[in-house]
Amino acid sequence: MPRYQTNFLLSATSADHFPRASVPEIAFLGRSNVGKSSLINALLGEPAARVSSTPGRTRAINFFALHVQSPAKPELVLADLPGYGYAKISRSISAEWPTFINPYLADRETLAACVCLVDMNVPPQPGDVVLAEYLDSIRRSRIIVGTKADKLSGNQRVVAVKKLREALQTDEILVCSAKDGRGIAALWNAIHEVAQAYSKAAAAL
Ligand SMILES: Nc1nc2c(ncn2[C@@H]2O[C@H](COP(=O)(O)OP(=O)(O)O)[C@@H](O)[C@H]2O)c(=O)[nH]1
Ligand SMILES: [Mg+2]
Repeated sequence: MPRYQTNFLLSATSADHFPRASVPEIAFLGRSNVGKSSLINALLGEPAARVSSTPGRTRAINFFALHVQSPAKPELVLADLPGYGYAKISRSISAEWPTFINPYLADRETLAACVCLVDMNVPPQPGDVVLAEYLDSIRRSRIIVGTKADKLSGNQRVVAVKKLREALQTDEILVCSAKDGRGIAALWNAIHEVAQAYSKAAAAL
């Protein structure tokens, strides 16, 4: 996997703040505290995204551009989306979903895939199922990632994967840990695969 340089682009709180759509974009979605920012940092090998000790603080979509040669020529954009389902703020966050997040997911031209994070240490939550089904209904590619695998024993991981497969109706769950690096290379492979497929499809238009 190429080692990218990371460039924080901007933090958007409404659709007119989004950066110009150019290169394939990968969105990271999941409940607050599921480990989105930690996973992005593990992928990048640097603390680009803020890891919060107070769950549910991110209200914006944070965009990161990745480049190999020059910041003017990014290869990929990563988007860290606000978390859903944290009790204290869930009402205000979910109020923002229809006007802000859903249009991003439905309309963003360069969105190549959504990485959906689910915590392997808790049973699959209704919000995770709703999101997975929503993405399916708007025909977005999904990469489902089970996070915090380091907290489970081998047996517990097998059981957790089985439950996630059933709840989310998919055979493909990538088991990852931002802490010990498990699954990070496999996730990069999956991201590159969808980004390439996206570029090919865009070139054919
Ligand atoms: N053990 C373990 N803890 C993690 C992992 N990823 C994130 N965390 C912890 O989970 C909490 C929330 O992480 P964060 O990345 O801010 O989640 P976000 O709200 O989804 O962006 C932090 O305390 C992290 O240190 C992981 O892979 N393993
Ligand atoms: Mg975060």
